[in-house]
Amino acid sequence: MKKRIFSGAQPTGKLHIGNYLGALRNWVALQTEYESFYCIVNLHAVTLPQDPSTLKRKTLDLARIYLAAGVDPEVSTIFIQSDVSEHAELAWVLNCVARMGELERMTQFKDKGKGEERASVGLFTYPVLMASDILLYQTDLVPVGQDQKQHLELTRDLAERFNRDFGETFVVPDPYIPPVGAAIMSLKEPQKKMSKSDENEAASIFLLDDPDTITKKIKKAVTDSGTAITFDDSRPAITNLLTIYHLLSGLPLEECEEHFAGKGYGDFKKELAEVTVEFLRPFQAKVREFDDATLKAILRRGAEKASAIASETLRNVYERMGIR
Ligand code: AQP
Repeated sequence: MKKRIFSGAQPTGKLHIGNYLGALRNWVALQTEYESFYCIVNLHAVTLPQDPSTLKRKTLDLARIYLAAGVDPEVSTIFIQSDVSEHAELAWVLNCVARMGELERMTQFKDKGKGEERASVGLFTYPVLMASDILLYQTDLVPVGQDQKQHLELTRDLAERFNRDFGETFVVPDPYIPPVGAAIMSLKEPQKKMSKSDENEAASIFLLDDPDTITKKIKKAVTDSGTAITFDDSRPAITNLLTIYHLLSGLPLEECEEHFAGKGYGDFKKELAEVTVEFLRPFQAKVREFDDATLKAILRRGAEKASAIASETLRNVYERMGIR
């Protein structure tokens, strides 16, 4: 029997190349080797305020992006989180297993909640809902970017605690964090990750940016002092741009430095912009191919398949806890 993958993205903001290189690309690469579940996590999205009609539209748009990126609905299960009510139900159970102290240590909550009294309780328990998503499918592997590593560790802890207290119930999942591309950084502040919620649009290359915008953003991306175009941790801006070049061009890592030896930042950025535009061109054409009716049918089918597994896991959890 194939091992299982679960992963997801939030239908918020605009997806950027960090989302693609850190997550989506690996979903596609792994989908045939594993039985794969790719979710649109709209319940996570509402941990921060969302406009209802925009959220609805972005939910379908995200399905479009999954498909255009190469997630194959004949191979993988694609579905919307809120269509499978077990996600919220298991999250409640896991909220009773998780400890305040361990959630208080989550850096994403500290970053997004900014210590404000007004931060939602949902934002605080976001990682528990994520654990529920993953554990419902008895997932073996979770392909995510570096920013989700801490949440994955919590998921493992919750699974192990539940298994210890109530008997073997959940598979304890492993993260799959790609060796290169797990943390694509902001074009403006290379010590910060590229992020949908960054107020400065110039900091991210969005998957649906037009060629002109991409070229301008790359041209204006910050660089480091010096002139060398090499991978070097002490020069995070150039290392980030070179990583993007490596992943989008497909040129082997060790050949990238050689390729730009003796060239200036201007030439490098011009080539990076060309590679990015050409990489995104067929992707953007594909995004436009899928009509709403086709998407809805795929998502309905996905939800049915996901529900069958999720309901079995939840029934087992309830039985073990004496709830039913
Ligand atoms: N900069 C990044 N580099 C590599 N991978 C990244 N991911 C996010 N940012 C980067 C990965 O993309 C997947 C989907 O992300 P999400 O929709 O759950 O959003 P997020 O992790 O909260 O990060 P975003 O997209 O930047 O949104 P905001 O600004 O709201 O935080 C995940 O696997 C994530 O690791």
